Amino acid sequence: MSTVNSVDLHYDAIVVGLGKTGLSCFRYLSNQGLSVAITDSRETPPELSKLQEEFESAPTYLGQINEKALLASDQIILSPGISLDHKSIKLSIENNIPVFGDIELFCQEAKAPIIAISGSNGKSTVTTMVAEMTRSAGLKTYVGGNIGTPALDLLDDTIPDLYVLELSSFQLETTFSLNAHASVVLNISPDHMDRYSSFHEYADAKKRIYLGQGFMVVNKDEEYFHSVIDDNREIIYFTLTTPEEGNYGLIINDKEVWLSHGSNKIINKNQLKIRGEHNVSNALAAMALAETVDVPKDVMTGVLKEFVGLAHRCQLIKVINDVTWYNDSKATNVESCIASIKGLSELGDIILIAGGDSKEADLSCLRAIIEKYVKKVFLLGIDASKLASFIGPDIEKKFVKNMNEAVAEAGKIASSGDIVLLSPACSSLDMYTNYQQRGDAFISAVNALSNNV
Ligand code: UMA
Ligand code: ADP
Repeated sequence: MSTVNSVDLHYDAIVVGLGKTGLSCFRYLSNQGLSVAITDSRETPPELSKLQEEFESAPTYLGQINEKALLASDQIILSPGISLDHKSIKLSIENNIPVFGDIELFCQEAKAPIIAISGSNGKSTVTTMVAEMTRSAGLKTYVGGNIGTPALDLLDDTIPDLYVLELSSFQLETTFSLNAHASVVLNISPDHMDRYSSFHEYADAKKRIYLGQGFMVVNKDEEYFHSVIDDNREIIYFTLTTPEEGNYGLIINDKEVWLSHGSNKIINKNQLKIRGEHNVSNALAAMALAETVDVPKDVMTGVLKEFVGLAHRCQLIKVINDVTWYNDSKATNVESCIASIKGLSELGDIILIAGGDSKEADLSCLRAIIEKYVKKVFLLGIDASKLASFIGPDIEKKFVKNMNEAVAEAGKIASSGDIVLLSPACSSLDMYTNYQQRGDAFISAVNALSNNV
């Protein structure tokens, strides 16, 4: 269905997808005086009413992606939620229509240095840590990208000192002009396997963050990324082992673990408020990135001592009768779930609530960690049975219909000292609008439980 009966389908640019990114791209291009249309496969995409409020007569093609308009237009601006392998996009590329994403438009326009952060997990955490460090050091810092605010919305009349961008593999696929001041891929593990034909294809998209000539911040423990290293560029490594001079890592002194820069101890691991080895790695990466814009070490440590983590990431919700409830709804892949189970296992036995849309992931890696640290699993969502098939026979498991039931059942069996952890290892989109809504459902159910005890 099309809301416009246009005979002339030629536009200077056509935006594909009317979510947050699509609306932001439409606004940006229209404000530049271009003729712009927008198309979405859904009849009522999420930002339709906002678009109509702002641009009464925006040419809008809904219900399916309008292939004819794509082929008739000068350029296509693709939202990250739509794959370059979509048949109409493929056909357009074959017909030499250029396809860009919002980050490409942003890179062409941005007038301040960019710190660019990608990785399978920890992106939002590190993005926030870096921004807090640079702001504390007095740099006017704008934050956006995959973390939530579309990058083009950061371009206004004020030019900041720095942009800190979280970039997904989807966004990087359609970005060509990135030349960040400093870039990092924090780590890599399989994710979005419903979108990529192989792990290598996914990892190759992430590698694009290192386009350009800026500082390369590299996780030394991830062999996969050793192949990207360009000796002509400035490289800073971070590692969970002992660092070489000029790099970030861990030094053990009298059984105390110190986050260190070369041989200089910077902050004791016990001074971090966030838990788990994965967060130590995140803190090291954040320091390496902040160093590239000359943030002093005492400013970095000041931020790290106060940083309590973001909502929906191993977030402590409540202690009820000596049972501690954690919301890790943002754990949308296997590796992030493993990281949070490991991180919390030192505090008590874990009762896990997991499941959702696995995005065609191999869930078998969860088996060992669950056997080691988890005493019971409550399973929900579209891939609950698939997940159950990877949990060994010695672990009790139960299917539940919804979050209220999961929380109520977990509350019944939890005993003093236990941890109840929502860490789904799956995306939320089969049951919720996003991971925040899933986390909020967990929090309300826990609050309801505490009101009844
Ligand atoms: N969609 C359709 N038909 C269309 C267009 C989109 O069905 O014609 C669907 C997509 O398949 C997808 C959903 O709509 O499921 C949203 O896609 P979108 O590209 O419109 O998304 P935006 O609202 O623009 O949000 C995007 C990022 N979402 C995705 O990449 C899926 C947001 O990251 C990001 O915050 C925002 O741009 C601003 O930059 C979210 C995300 O889930 C948090 N990211 C993935 C992740 O972190 O794993 C990559
Ligand atoms: P992203 O933005 O990449 O999704 P977040 O910082 O939002 O990452 O964290 C999402 C989840 O991933 C957290 O709840 C935590 O369980 C896990 N996580 C965070 N950092 C790491 C890391 N460095 N390695 C593995 N898992 C991590």
